[in-house]
Formats: sequence, structure tokens, C-alpha cells
Amino acid sequence: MPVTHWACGRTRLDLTLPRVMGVVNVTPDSFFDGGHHFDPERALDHARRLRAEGADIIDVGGESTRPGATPVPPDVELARVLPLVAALAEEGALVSIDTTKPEVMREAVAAGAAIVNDVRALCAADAVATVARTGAGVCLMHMRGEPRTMQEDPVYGDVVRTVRDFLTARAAECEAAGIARERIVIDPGIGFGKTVAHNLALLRALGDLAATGYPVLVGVSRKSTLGALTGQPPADRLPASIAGALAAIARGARLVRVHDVRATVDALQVWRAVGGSVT
Ligand code: PMM
Repeated sequence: MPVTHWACGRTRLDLTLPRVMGVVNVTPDSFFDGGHHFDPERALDHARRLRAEGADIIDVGGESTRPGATPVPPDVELARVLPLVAALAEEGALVSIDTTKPEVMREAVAAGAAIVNDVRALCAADAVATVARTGAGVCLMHMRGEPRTMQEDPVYGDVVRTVRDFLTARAAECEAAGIARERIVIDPGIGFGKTVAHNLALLRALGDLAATGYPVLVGVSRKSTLGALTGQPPADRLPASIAGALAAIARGARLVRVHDVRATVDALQVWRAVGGSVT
């Protein structure tokens, strides 16, 4: 059955068009926007701007997952994200919570988040059951190891097969626990325990992931693989990020997670107008 939508709480997000998830990290230490929106008012202003620029989803994160990052306790993460989630949901935004912790998932969904975006694919104890008890959509992402150590010499036999098998197994566990298939999106986790070669292999093979039948989300925005290809620091990776987003959509992704919403939306508009839209 072709993918047509993502069921996220009361929203059915039409996926016959490419969709844009805008990133708002309420953290002091994320690799690109860390510290920029740590103040709650600034975070809300930024999220509103991303919505006005055409973001379909606002992804709110309160714990950095950059390589080498140290974890934060749940109460600290909740204090960072809940006011923003509640304010955005109140304004009618489709909000996703970027977390690995069941208590943060639960509270954020109660505050109005309609999507749980988990870089650990609901591997924490009780995470699957927690999401199953809600109607939220879920994004299951692949990560090898954990942020503190994930970039220390990652090795795979066949990276595409490993990632695909992991994600389909996680999705099957979710479905067995009562999370309907139409609520599930998968993500290869660009930069999470992968070398540049691994990331490129995964981007080239997005069609293999899409062939699983689950919609695919990709986050490549400003990431170090783009720096390796262009020689540019994060601040100068906008053109590379746009190219990465378009390439991901062209190869089968239905959603892209980006820091630069306006530029991405503009690029997608042109790309669709000349016949590049997903079918
Ligand atoms: N990347 C980051 C954080 N969360 N979630 C998903 N689903 N996919 C990603 O690629 C992803 C993510 C790291 O980027 P950030 O620090 O700018 O948020």
C-alpha cells in the first residue's frame, strides 16, 4: 500500500507532498543552534518564525544529541521543553518532541505534542508502551551506540541492511504493542554513529528504506557530512543542506528535518514545480 499520510494524534499529515520539520533546540549545546533559543521567549519566537516560513512540524528538543554530548536529567529536559510545547500546541502547531525519555514523551504529549521523535527508536524501557498509550505519531531513528561515544570508529558490515533491519524490527515491535502502522515513520539517523561513507551510502539507498512501506524522514541539515564534502563550517552549510534535503526527497524521503525552513520550502517549491514531487 502506498504511503499517503502520517497519523499524529488528531492530525493526519498528508505525505503525498514532501514535508518540512523545523528544528527548535532549547539547549545550550546543540551543534548548530545550541544556545540560540535557550531563552524560552526566543525559542517561541523562533518556532513561530519557522511556522510562518512553512514548517509543517516543529520539532522541540531539550537534550543535545551531538557527538560527545552528555545526558541531562528528565526534570531539566522537561523544564526546557514543556512551556514551548504547550504554547505551540495552543497556537495550533503540529509539535514533535525530540526525546529518548518516556517521562518526557508522556508529559510532552499531555501538553499537546502530537509526535514523538526518538533518536533511540523507543529503545528505553517503557518507551514503546508509553507511546502506545497515546495517539501520537512516532519517528524511529537509527543510532549506533550513544552520543557520547557514537563517532568512535563506527564499523558496519552492510550499513544499509543493518539500518533497515534495525528500523523494521523496531517498527514491528511498536506495531505488536498497539502502535498502528500509519503512526510510524523511520529515519536512518544521518551522523549518528556513522562515517561520511556510511551516511552517503544511506542517502543513496533511501529507496531501500522507503520500500519497507514506512515513510522515511531524513535529517542532514548542517551536519558534518556536508562539511566533509564542502569544507564549510556549520554556519556556511546552507547551500549544502538544501542540496541534501532535495536529494533525500528525490531518493524517497517524505519528510526532511531542517534548521532553515524558508530556504528549504522555497527549494522544494521550485523542485516540485518542475515535476520533482513524490508520487
Ligand atoms: N538529528 C539531530 C537530532 N534529532 N531526529 C531525527 N529524527 N533525525 C535526525 O537526523 C536528528 C534528530 C541532530 O541535529 P540537531 O542537534 O540540530 O537537532
